[in-house]
Amino acid sequence: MFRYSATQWIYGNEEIETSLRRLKRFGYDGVELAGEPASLNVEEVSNLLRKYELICTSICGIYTRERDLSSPNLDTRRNAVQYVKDCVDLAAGVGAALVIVVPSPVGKNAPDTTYEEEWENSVASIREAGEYAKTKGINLAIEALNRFETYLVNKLDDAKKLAEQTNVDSVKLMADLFHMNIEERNLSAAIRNIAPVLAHVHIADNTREAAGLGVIDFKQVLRSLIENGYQGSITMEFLPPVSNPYLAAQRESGASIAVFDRYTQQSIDHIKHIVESLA
Ligand code: LER
Ligand code: MN
Repeated sequence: MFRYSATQWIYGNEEIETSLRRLKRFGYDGVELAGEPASLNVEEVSNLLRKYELICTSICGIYTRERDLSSPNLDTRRNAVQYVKDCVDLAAGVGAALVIVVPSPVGKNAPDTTYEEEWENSVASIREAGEYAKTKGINLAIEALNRFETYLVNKLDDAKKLAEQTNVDSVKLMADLFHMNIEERNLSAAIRNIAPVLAHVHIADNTREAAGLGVIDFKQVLRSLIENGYQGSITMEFLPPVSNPYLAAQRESGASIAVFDRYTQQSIDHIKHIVESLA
Protein backbone atom coordinates (compact mmCIF):
# COMPACT_ATOMS: atom_id res chain seq x y z
CA MET A 1 0.00 0.00 0.00
CA PHE A 2 2.74 2.46 0.95
CA ARG A 3 6.27 2.73 -0.35
CA TYR A 4 8.86 2.90 2.40
CA SER A 5 12.04 4.94 2.32
CA ALA A 6 14.42 6.66 4.74
CA THR A 7 15.87 10.11 4.32
CA GLN A 8 19.57 10.05 3.51
CA TRP A 9 20.73 13.04 5.58
CA ILE A 10 20.11 11.22 8.89
CA TYR A 11 23.07 8.96 8.03
CA GLY A 12 25.45 11.95 7.98
CA ASN A 13 28.54 11.74 5.82
CA GLU A 14 28.19 8.04 5.21
CA GLU A 15 28.82 6.79 1.63
CA ILE A 16 25.50 6.63 -0.19
CA GLU A 17 26.13 3.01 -1.17
CA THR A 18 26.39 2.01 2.51
CA SER A 19 23.03 3.66 3.20
CA LEU A 20 21.38 2.02 0.18
CA ARG A 21 22.73 -1.40 1.14
CA ARG A 22 21.26 -0.96 4.64
CA LEU A 23 17.86 0.11 3.27
CA LYS A 24 17.70 -2.89 0.96
CA ARG A 25 18.72 -5.22 3.77
CA PHE A 26 15.86 -4.09 6.01
CA GLY A 27 13.17 -4.24 3.33
CA TYR A 28 12.81 -0.64 2.19
CA ASP A 29 11.58 0.28 -1.30
CA GLY A 30 13.68 3.38 -1.68
CA VAL A 31 15.60 6.35 -0.36
CA GLU A 32 14.88 10.03 0.06
CA LEU A 33 18.02 11.76 -1.20
CA ALA A 34 19.49 14.74 0.63
CA GLY A 35 19.02 17.86 -1.49
CA GLU A 36 22.62 18.62 -2.34
CA PRO A 37 22.46 18.75 -6.16
CA ALA A 38 25.98 20.15 -6.52
CA SER A 39 27.58 17.15 -4.83
CA LEU A 40 25.42 14.36 -6.31
CA ASN A 41 26.11 12.79 -9.67
CA VAL A 42 22.75 11.79 -11.16
CA GLU A 43 24.20 8.99 -13.27
CA GLU A 44 26.17 7.46 -10.40
CA VAL A 45 23.19 7.63 -8.04
CA SER A 46 20.87 6.15 -10.70
CA ASN A 47 23.29 3.26 -11.23
CA LEU A 48 23.42 2.58 -7.50
CA LEU A 49 19.62 2.68 -7.25
CA ARG A 50 19.44 0.13 -10.06
CA LYS A 51 22.11 -2.04 -8.41
CA TYR A 52 20.14 -2.23 -5.13
CA GLU A 53 16.71 -2.24 -6.84
CA LEU A 54 15.61 0.83 -4.91
CA ILE A 55 13.68 3.91 -6.02
CA CYS A 56 14.22 7.52 -5.05
CA THR A 57 10.92 8.57 -3.46
CA SER A 58 11.77 12.23 -2.87
CA ILE A 59 14.40 14.90 -2.38
CA CYS A 60 14.79 16.39 1.11
CA GLY A 61 15.75 20.05 0.69
CA ILE A 62 18.34 21.12 3.26
CA TYR A 63 17.34 24.64 4.29
CA THR A 64 20.25 26.57 5.73
CA ARG A 65 20.38 30.35 6.18
CA GLU A 66 21.74 30.80 2.63
CA ARG A 67 18.65 29.00 1.32
CA ASP A 68 16.07 31.21 3.01
CA LEU A 69 12.97 31.43 0.78
CA SER A 70 11.47 34.01 3.16
CA SER A 71 14.49 36.31 3.35
CA PRO A 72 14.06 40.08 2.96
CA ASN A 73 17.41 40.03 1.10
CA LEU A 74 16.72 39.62 -2.61
CA ASP A 75 20.03 37.86 -3.38
CA THR A 76 19.42 35.31 -0.62
CA ARG A 77 15.90 34.73 -1.89
CA ARG A 78 17.06 34.29 -5.49
CA ASN A 79 19.71 31.85 -4.29
CA ALA A 80 17.06 29.92 -2.35
CA VAL A 81 14.67 29.74 -5.33
CA GLN A 82 17.51 28.59 -7.59
CA TYR A 83 18.39 25.97 -4.99
CA VAL A 84 14.85 24.54 -5.09
CA LYS A 85 14.95 24.53 -8.91
CA ASP A 86 18.24 22.62 -8.79
CA CYS A 87 16.60 20.10 -6.43
CA VAL A 88 13.72 19.79 -8.94
CA ASP A 89 16.25 18.97 -11.69
CA LEU A 90 17.83 16.39 -9.38
CA ALA A 91 14.39 14.88 -8.71
CA ALA A 92 13.68 14.69 -12.44
CA GLY A 93 17.10 13.11 -13.04
CA VAL A 94 16.69 10.31 -10.48
CA GLY A 95 12.96 9.72 -11.01
CA ALA A 96 11.74 11.17 -7.70
CA ALA A 97 8.20 12.55 -7.50
CA LEU A 98 8.73 15.51 -5.21
CA VAL A 99 11.01 18.01 -3.48
CA ILE A 100 10.47 19.04 0.14
CA VAL A 101 10.27 22.79 0.75
CA VAL A 102 10.70 24.50 4.13
CA PRO A 103 9.64 28.16 3.89
CA SER A 104 11.95 29.60 6.60
CA PRO A 105 15.24 27.85 7.28
CA VAL A 106 16.21 25.57 10.14
CA GLY A 107 17.55 27.68 13.03
CA LYS A 108 15.68 30.89 12.10
CA ASN A 109 13.45 31.42 15.10
CA ALA A 110 12.31 35.00 14.44
CA PRO A 111 11.83 37.16 11.33
CA ASP A 112 14.59 39.49 10.12
CA THR A 113 11.84 42.04 9.32
CA THR A 114 8.19 41.11 9.95
CA TYR A 115 6.24 37.89 9.85
CA GLU A 116 3.87 39.33 7.21
CA GLU A 117 6.64 40.49 4.87
CA GLU A 118 8.52 37.20 5.11
CA TRP A 119 5.29 35.26 4.59
CA GLU A 120 4.72 37.18 1.34
CA ASN A 121 8.33 36.55 0.32
CA SER A 122 7.81 32.82 0.88
CA VAL A 123 4.61 32.77 -1.15
CA ALA A 124 6.38 34.44 -4.08
CA SER A 125 9.49 32.22 -3.82
CA ILE A 126 7.50 28.99 -3.61
CA ARG A 127 5.21 30.11 -6.44
CA GLU A 128 8.21 30.64 -8.73
CA ALA A 129 9.83 27.33 -7.75
CA GLY A 130 6.44 25.58 -8.04
CA GLU A 131 5.85 26.88 -11.57
CA TYR A 132 9.28 25.57 -12.56
CA ALA A 133 8.59 22.20 -10.87
CA LYS A 134 5.33 21.91 -12.78
CA THR A 135 7.13 22.15 -16.13
CA LYS A 136 9.25 19.15 -15.04
CA GLY A 137 6.32 17.08 -13.72
CA ILE A 138 7.60 17.33 -10.14
CA ASN A 139 5.64 18.38 -7.04
CA LEU A 140 6.87 20.51 -4.18
CA ALA A 141 5.77 19.49 -0.68
CA ILE A 142 5.75 22.22 1.97
CA GLU A 143 6.92 20.95 5.36
CA ALA A 144 5.90 22.54 8.68
CA LEU A 145 8.69 22.35 11.28
CA ASN A 146 8.19 22.79 15.00
CA ARG A 147 8.67 26.19 16.68
CA PHE A 148 12.09 25.30 18.14
CA GLU A 149 13.53 24.76 14.63
CA THR A 150 11.97 27.59 12.65
CA TYR A 151 9.29 30.24 12.96
CA LEU A 152 7.23 30.86 9.81
CA VAL A 153 5.27 27.64 9.21
CA ASN A 154 4.83 25.40 12.26
CA LYS A 155 1.46 23.76 11.67
CA LEU A 156 -0.01 21.87 8.75
CA ASP A 157 -2.75 24.47 8.54
CA ASP A 158 -0.15 27.28 8.07
CA ALA A 159 1.41 25.21 5.28
CA LYS A 160 -2.03 24.71 3.72
CA LYS A 161 -2.68 28.48 3.66
CA LEU A 162 0.74 29.14 2.18
CA ALA A 163 0.27 26.52 -0.55
CA GLU A 164 -3.15 27.94 -1.40
CA GLN A 165 -1.71 31.43 -1.73
CA THR A 166 0.89 30.28 -4.24
CA ASN A 167 -2.03 29.22 -6.45
CA VAL A 168 0.13 26.63 -8.24
CA ASP A 169 -1.21 23.07 -8.27
CA SER A 170 2.25 21.46 -8.11
CA VAL A 171 2.64 22.94 -4.61
CA LYS A 172 1.46 20.23 -2.19
CA LEU A 173 1.99 19.50 1.51
CA MET A 174 3.68 16.95 3.70
CA ALA A 175 3.25 15.73 7.27
CA ASP A 176 6.17 15.10 9.65
CA LEU A 177 4.93 13.25 12.72
CA PHE A 178 7.79 14.45 14.94
CA HIS A 179 6.96 18.12 14.32
CA MET A 180 3.22 17.46 14.40
CA ASN A 181 3.51 15.79 17.80
CA ILE A 182 4.79 19.13 19.13
CA GLU A 183 2.48 21.47 17.21
CA GLU A 184 -0.84 19.77 16.47
CA ARG A 185 -3.61 19.23 19.02
CA ASN A 186 -4.92 16.18 17.18
CA LEU A 187 -2.81 14.20 14.71
CA SER A 188 -5.74 12.61 12.86
CA ALA A 189 -7.64 15.88 12.52
CA ALA A 190 -4.51 17.62 11.21
CA ILE A 191 -4.06 14.89 8.58
CA ARG A 192 -7.72 15.04 7.58
CA ASN A 193 -7.52 18.83 7.16
CA ILE A 194 -4.87 18.57 4.46
CA ALA A 195 -5.73 15.15 3.01
CA PRO A 196 -6.50 16.24 -0.58
CA VAL A 197 -3.04 17.79 -0.97
CA LEU A 198 -1.02 15.48 1.31
CA ALA A 199 1.85 14.23 -0.88
CA HIS A 200 4.47 12.94 1.56
CA VAL A 201 5.02 11.74 5.15
CA HIS A 202 8.02 11.74 7.51
CA ILE A 203 7.99 9.37 10.47
CA ALA A 204 9.81 9.57 13.79
CA ASP A 205 8.59 9.04 17.31
CA ASN A 206 8.12 11.83 19.88
CA THR A 207 11.82 11.86 20.85
CA ARG A 208 12.71 11.75 17.14
CA GLU A 209 14.06 8.25 17.59
CA ALA A 210 12.72 5.32 15.56
CA ALA A 211 8.97 4.72 15.43
CA GLY A 212 7.79 2.52 18.28
CA LEU A 213 10.40 3.69 20.81
CA GLY A 214 8.21 6.52 22.11
CA VAL A 215 4.58 7.41 22.73
CA ILE A 216 3.15 8.47 19.33
CA ASP A 217 0.07 6.41 18.53
CA PHE A 218 1.11 5.24 15.06
CA LYS A 219 -1.94 3.02 14.80
CA GLN A 220 -4.14 6.11 14.92
CA VAL A 221 -1.84 7.93 12.46
CA LEU A 222 -1.72 5.09 9.93
CA ARG A 223 -5.43 4.49 10.20
CA SER A 224 -6.13 8.10 9.35
CA LEU A 225 -3.66 8.01 6.42
CA ILE A 226 -5.45 4.93 5.07
CA GLU A 227 -8.93 6.35 5.70
CA ASN A 228 -7.99 9.55 3.90
CA GLY A 229 -6.73 7.64 0.87
CA TYR A 230 -3.04 8.50 1.26
CA GLN A 231 -0.99 6.61 -1.32
CA GLY A 232 2.41 8.30 -1.15
CA SER A 233 5.61 7.26 0.54
CA ILE A 234 6.33 6.78 4.22
CA THR A 235 9.82 8.13 4.84
CA MET A 236 11.69 7.45 8.07
CA GLU A 237 13.52 10.45 9.54
CA PHE A 238 14.89 9.47 12.95
CA LEU A 239 17.74 11.03 14.91
CA PRO A 240 19.38 10.67 18.30
CA PRO A 241 18.42 13.48 20.73
CA VAL A 242 20.19 16.71 19.65
CA SER A 243 19.37 20.41 19.30
CA ASN A 244 20.55 21.06 15.72
CA PRO A 245 19.11 18.34 13.49
CA TYR A 246 21.55 18.96 10.65
CA LEU A 247 24.56 18.43 12.93
CA ALA A 248 23.06 15.35 14.52
CA ALA A 249 24.23 12.81 12.03
CA GLN A 250 27.73 14.13 11.50
CA ARG A 251 29.44 11.62 13.74
CA GLU A 252 30.85 8.50 12.17
CA SER A 253 31.66 6.06 14.88
CA GLY A 254 30.98 2.37 15.27
CA ALA A 255 28.33 3.32 17.82
CA SER A 256 26.41 5.52 15.38
CA ILE A 257 26.52 2.88 12.66
CA ALA A 258 24.98 0.40 15.10
CA VAL A 259 22.27 2.96 15.91
CA PHE A 260 21.64 3.58 12.18
CA ASP A 261 21.14 -0.16 11.64
CA ARG A 262 18.96 -0.61 14.70
CA TYR A 263 16.71 2.42 14.06
CA THR A 264 16.40 1.67 10.33
CA GLN A 265 15.13 -1.82 11.11
CA GLN A 266 13.02 -0.81 14.12
CA SER A 267 11.14 1.92 12.16
CA ILE A 268 10.07 -0.19 9.23
CA ASP A 269 9.26 -3.26 11.32
CA HIS A 270 7.06 -1.21 13.62
CA ILE A 271 5.19 0.66 10.88
CA LYS A 272 4.74 -2.34 8.54
CA HIS A 273 3.45 -4.45 11.42
CA ILE A 274 0.75 -1.87 12.18
CA VAL A 275 -0.18 -1.39 8.50
CA GLU A 276 -0.58 -5.16 8.12
CA SER A 277 -2.79 -5.29 11.23
CA LEU A 278 -5.04 -2.61 9.71
CA ALA A 279 -5.37 -4.26 6.29
C1 LER B 1 13.43 17.90 7.51
O1 LER B 1 12.58 17.03 6.87
C2 LER B 1 12.98 18.15 8.88
O2 LER B 1 12.09 17.53 9.38
C3 LER B 1 13.60 19.21 9.62
O3 LER B 1 13.43 19.06 10.98
C4 LER B 1 14.99 19.52 9.27
O4 LER B 1 15.82 18.83 10.05
MN1 MN C 1 10.90 16.07 8.25
